Amino acid sequence: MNKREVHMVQLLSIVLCSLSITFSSSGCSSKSKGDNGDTGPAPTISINDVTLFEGNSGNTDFEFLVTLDKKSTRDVTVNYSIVSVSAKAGEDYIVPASLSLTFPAGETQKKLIIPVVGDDIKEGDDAFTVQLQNPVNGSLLKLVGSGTIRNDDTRVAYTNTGYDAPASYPGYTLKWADEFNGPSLDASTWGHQNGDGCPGICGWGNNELEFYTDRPENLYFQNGKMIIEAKPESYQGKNYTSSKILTQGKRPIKFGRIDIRAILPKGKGIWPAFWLMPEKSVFGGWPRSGEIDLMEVVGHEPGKTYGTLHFGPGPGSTQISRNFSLPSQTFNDEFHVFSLEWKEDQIKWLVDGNVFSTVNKADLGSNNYPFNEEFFLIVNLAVGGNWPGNPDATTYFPQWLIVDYIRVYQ
Ligand SMILES: [Ca+2]
Ligand SMILES: [Ca+2]
Ligand SMILES: [Ca+2]
Repeated sequence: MNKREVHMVQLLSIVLCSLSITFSSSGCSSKSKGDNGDTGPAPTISINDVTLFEGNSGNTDFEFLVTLDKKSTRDVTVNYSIVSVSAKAGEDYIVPASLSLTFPAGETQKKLIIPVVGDDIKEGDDAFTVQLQNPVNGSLLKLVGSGTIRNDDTRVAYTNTGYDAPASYPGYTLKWADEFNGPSLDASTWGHQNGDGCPGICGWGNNELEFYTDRPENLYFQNGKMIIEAKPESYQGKNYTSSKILTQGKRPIKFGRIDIRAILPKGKGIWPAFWLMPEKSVFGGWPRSGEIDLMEVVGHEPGKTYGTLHFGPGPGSTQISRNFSLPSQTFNDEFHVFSLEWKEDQIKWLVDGNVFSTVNKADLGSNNYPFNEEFFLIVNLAVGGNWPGNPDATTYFPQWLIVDYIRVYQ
C-alpha cells in the first residue's frame, strides 16, 4: 500500500465509523453492531496472474489483485508466501517485508505488489508464484497467483576471460579462420543443417529433442562471438529449437590443427559438440568412413570434454573415446580452447594447448583406418538424446554455445 492508499483507507475508516455503519476496519475504536451479524458463508479470496516485461533498470512492480467475491462486515486477512519457480528471490524479485494483507470490512480488492528487478541481460522468461494461506474471516478460492517475468533483453552475458590460443604455430600456416566478427554467418564457409533429421534419421539417430533452424533466434552474433541458442518453444512438432552449422563442401580439412575457443552451455540434457564427418564416404556409410569428435560435453558433466573416434565395419560404431576434466571449473565458466592436432595416421586432442589423448592408426587394430581423408567441421548444440538424457527441472533455458573463433592451420 502506498502512502496515498493508506491515507484513503484511514479516511474511509473515519468516515464509515463516524456514520456508524457496520464496518470494523482499523481506526475504529469500538466494535460496530454488525460485527457478528454475518449470515451465509464467508467471502472467498482469489488472486490473479500477472505477466509483465522485466524492465531494464530499477524495479518493475508486479501488481497482483487479491479480491473477495463479496463484501464482509468483518476485516478479512490473508497471509501469503512467494515461491520461486525459476525466478530467484533477491535476484529477480524482492520479497516484501510484510507477507499479510488485510481487507478492512467492506473492501473487496487489495493490491499485492512484488517488485521485480530489471537488468539488461538476456534471460529466459522467469516465474514465481504468490500463494495465499491462513485466511481469517474468508476462504481461499484461487490461492495461487502466477508471476511471469518476460525477458526484454538481447545481450547474452558471459565472462570474457579464459585461455586464448597463440595466433600462430611453428611449422603451421593459417589455412582459414572464422573470427565471427561479422553480423551474419559467412556463407562461403558455413551452411545450416535444419530440421529434426526426419524422415531419414529422426532425432538425428540419438532421440534428440531439438529442431535445428537458421533463424536469428537460434544463431546470432555479439561482440565478435557466434552464439547458438537452444530454447524451449513449440516448433515443427518439437519442443526445443537450436542450430547446427557445417562446412561440408566448402572447407575440406585433411590434417593440420584446429583451434576452437568457446564457452559451453551446461545443464542436464544439454549436448554441445564440435565434430567432423567425411567429405566423401570413401569406405562406405557411417561408421565405416569415420567420425572425429573434437569436443563433446554432456551438460550434467559440464567440466568434462570427450574426444572420440568412430569407425569399424558397422552397423554399430566401434570407438576410441577419451576425456579430460577441468580440475574444478566447468567449461561454462569462461573461455577454453578445444583443439585437434591431426596428421597422417595420428590424431591428438587438446584443451588449452595440452594434449589429453593421442590415437595412432595402430590403435584401431584390424579395423580400417579412415582418418587420412578429407573431413568437414560441424558445430551444433543438441537438446536431449540417448547419451545426455533429456532436460529436467534443473535445466535452465535458454542455453548458449558461445564461439569466439575457429582457426584451421596446416
Ligand atoms: Ca530487462
Ligand atoms: Ca534480463
Ligand atoms: Ca571472435
